[in-house]
Amino acid sequence: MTELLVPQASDVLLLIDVQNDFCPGGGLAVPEGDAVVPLINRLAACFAHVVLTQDWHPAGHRSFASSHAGRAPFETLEVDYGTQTLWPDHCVQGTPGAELHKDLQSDRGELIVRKGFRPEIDSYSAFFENDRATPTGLSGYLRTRGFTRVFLAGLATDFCVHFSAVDAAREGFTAVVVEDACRAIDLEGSLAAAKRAMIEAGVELMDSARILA
Ligand code: VGL
Ligand code: ZN
Repeated sequence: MTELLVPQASDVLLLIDVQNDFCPGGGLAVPEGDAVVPLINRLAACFAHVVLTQDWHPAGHRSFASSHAGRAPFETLEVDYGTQTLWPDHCVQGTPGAELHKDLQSDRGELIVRKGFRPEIDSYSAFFENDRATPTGLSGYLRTRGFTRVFLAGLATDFCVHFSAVDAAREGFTAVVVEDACRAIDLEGSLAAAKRAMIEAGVELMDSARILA
């Protein structure tokens, strides 16, 4: 049995995109996406500080396949900031699909970061948009609050959790992904690639049992 990890005052739990559209029945459903909710609620109770993100796109967002004539979801498109995967419409501002899952206990959340609101650029990461340069402001917020270690959980492991964790490490935070409190989309090996990239970036992957035991 590995040693119990007790979250400290300088730790923050960053919950990524636990929204209806990423759960079964949603616009961009992640297999078993809703299965993370009870575990995340238990995890959040162990942390003094919780921050959440919401994917928050205007209708007609550039990342939507429906915005490009003749293109289908999960194809890719070369854009000015790199390769963009085209998604089914999801998390449109103000729609039920963009709401946090109803069973997610978010009352203790101290900040909700909305991302992906610029029509022309996607934002997987909670820290930087997909040009890897436009900041969301989250680094400054976390640093100003004195947090040094960021634990991540939510949806989806291979996209928004992955990019957020790598950026947290890149921004100088200790980054820890609670793997079993995440679920993946897994497009053509994207989960395995994401795990390699996270490890390469110095992100630690652990199980919720380290904290909940
Ligand atoms: C996400 C694809 C598009 C995510 C968001 O939350 O992982 N994936 N938008
Ligand atoms: Zn999105």
